Amino acid sequence: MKIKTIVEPFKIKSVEPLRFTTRAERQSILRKAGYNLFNIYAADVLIDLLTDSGTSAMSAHQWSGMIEGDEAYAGAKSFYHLEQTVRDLTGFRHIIPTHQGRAAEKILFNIMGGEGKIVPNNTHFDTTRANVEISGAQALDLPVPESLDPSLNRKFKGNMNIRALGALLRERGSHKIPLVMLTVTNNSNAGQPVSMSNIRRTSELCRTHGIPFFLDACRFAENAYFIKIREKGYRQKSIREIAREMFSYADGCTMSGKKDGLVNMGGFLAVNDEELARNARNILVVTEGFSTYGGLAGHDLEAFARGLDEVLQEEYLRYRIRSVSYLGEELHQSGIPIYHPPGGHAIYLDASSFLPHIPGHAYPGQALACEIYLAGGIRSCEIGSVMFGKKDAASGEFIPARLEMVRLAIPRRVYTQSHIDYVVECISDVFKKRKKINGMRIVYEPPVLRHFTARFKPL
Ligand code: P70
Repeated sequence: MKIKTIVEPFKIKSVEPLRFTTRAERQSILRKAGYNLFNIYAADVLIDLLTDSGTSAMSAHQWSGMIEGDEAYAGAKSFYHLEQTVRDLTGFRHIIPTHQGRAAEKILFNIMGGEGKIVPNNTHFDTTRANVEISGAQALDLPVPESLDPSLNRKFKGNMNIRALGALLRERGSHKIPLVMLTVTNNSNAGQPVSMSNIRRTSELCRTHGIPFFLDACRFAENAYFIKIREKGYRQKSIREIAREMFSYADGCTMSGKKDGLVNMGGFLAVNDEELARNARNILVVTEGFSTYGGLAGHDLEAFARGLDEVLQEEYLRYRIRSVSYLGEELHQSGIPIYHPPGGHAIYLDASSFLPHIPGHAYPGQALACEIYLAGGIRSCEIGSVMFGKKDAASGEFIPARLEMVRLAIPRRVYTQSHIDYVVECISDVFKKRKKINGMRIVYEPPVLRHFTARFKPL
């Protein structure tokens, strides 16, 4: 018998009540928040799909680790547990704990970035881009062309454009390009996976040109699972073996434990190079903390070490990837345009097709995200021109993002199938009334990462 029902590989021991609001209440909440969902009290949200970052439910084993965590300032047992876990997983020599992913990015680009340099990536996520740019370097995205078509069903739409990377490395060389990064899975490109052969080829190109190669490894386990089920030759391998092979091609990685670390806070920078590690630790002690805790408490280090082990369980990953694609399939069956195929951690609504009457400069994704909140208290996140749109420095002309999307990010082990069915019902209702939805304009924006604090008004 082939069972279709997705059985969560856990049961619930501790619950957190949700608060219901009325549409009228949500209308006033939105207005006060300047139509920015980051400005809303979490208590006013019923289903929170803003992010899968730091929102996981920890296991009983991780919670027991919170009690056992060693809070020593230097040399805590929990640090060595994390260090050994990361070494076993990645094979990298030096493990530098940080409070989250962007702290690892800040340290790395502080050392390796700088004026006149170019950092290529399959696609930078927002904080990675910001940290590259703050160092003075240029953050260059080199996604594969098929990633730009939301309707195309392909196995590895997160891949790096190898041809474009090869041309760039030949032209600019190691004196202009301090490192190449590959984000697995590719968050700005709808959470699409990167194939093992793409990782290997990116690595070979970098080696040929003597350029260090780094993974942005936030969602390495979800990526490894996709390799297992989609790439030839990996069916019989364990997730740990696949992950280990992915890391073996790189010289280091940045990691946000808030994703595949299954923790609410934590990150690290891992490198093989001795001198880079020494420089990183020198910055770490000034900005994050001593080298055996980074910005973390002992209990965070312990829960993180245990989370990195749990995330490799195949039945957990099967449930994870299946339950995300369930949401995608249900939406698709209701005629709602989504980015295909479903990503590892989220479903991305195709806001341009959902709201074809709203142009990029009127932020269709933002308008859609607000409407979904209004419909059912569901919080999502715009990943489109609010996050990645720009103004041309010379002409002031609006340059839209490559894709206008709304991300429904699924926290790990938090929601059940009925929560997801409710999301489908609400979004279907919004879809029926889509022609009445208007665009947005920005009334306030900060100089960097504007999506976090910008304010809007409906047009
Ligand atoms: C997300 C969060 C974080 C992230 C990432 C990749 C591929 C590095 C980081 C930084 C950020 C976010 C976005 C919108 C709403 C809330 C939060 N991604 N690389 O949800 O890691 O957050 O630990 O500093 O995706 O995708 P960190």
